[in-house]
Amino acid sequence: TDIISPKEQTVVEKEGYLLKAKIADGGKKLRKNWSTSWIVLAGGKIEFYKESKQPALANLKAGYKPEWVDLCGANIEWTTEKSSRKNVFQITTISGNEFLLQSDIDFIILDWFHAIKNAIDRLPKE
Ligand code: I3P
Repeated sequence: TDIISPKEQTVVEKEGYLLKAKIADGGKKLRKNWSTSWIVLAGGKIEFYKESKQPALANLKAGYKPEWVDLCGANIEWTTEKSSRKNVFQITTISGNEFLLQSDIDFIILDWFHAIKNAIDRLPKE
C-alpha cells in the first residue's frame, strides 16, 4: 500500500536517509555543512527532516515545518567538482537554492537520482 503524507495528502514516491549539504540560498553561496537527513520525495517536492519518519510525524503534529525544495523547473546533475566525496549530485531550484545529496552506496544514490529526475521531468518547467 502507498504511504500517504498526512500533511500533503500526496503519495510518497521515495524516502530514506542521504547526506545533504545546502550550498546556496537564493543564489547566495553558503558554507558547506554536510548532515544526515531523512528525505521525502512527494507531490513535486522534496522535504528534508532531521529525524526519520516517525519523529518527523511527531514534529508535524507540533507544527514543525521541514525544509523543502520545489522541484518545478529544478535542475539535477551529477557533480565531481563541488565535493571531494563520491556519488554526489546537485539540485538547483528556480529560486537559486542549491543542494548536494550523497550516499557512499552506489545503488542508493542512483535510485534517488532517477526518482528525482523523473519527478522533475513530469512537472511543468516553471
Ligand atoms: C568543509 C568541510 C566539507 C568539505 C569542504 C570544506 O570545511 O570539510 O566537508 O566538503 O570542502 O571546506 P569546513 O567544515 O571547515 O567548512 P566535502 O566533504 O564535500 O569535500 P570544499 O571547501 O572543497 O567544498
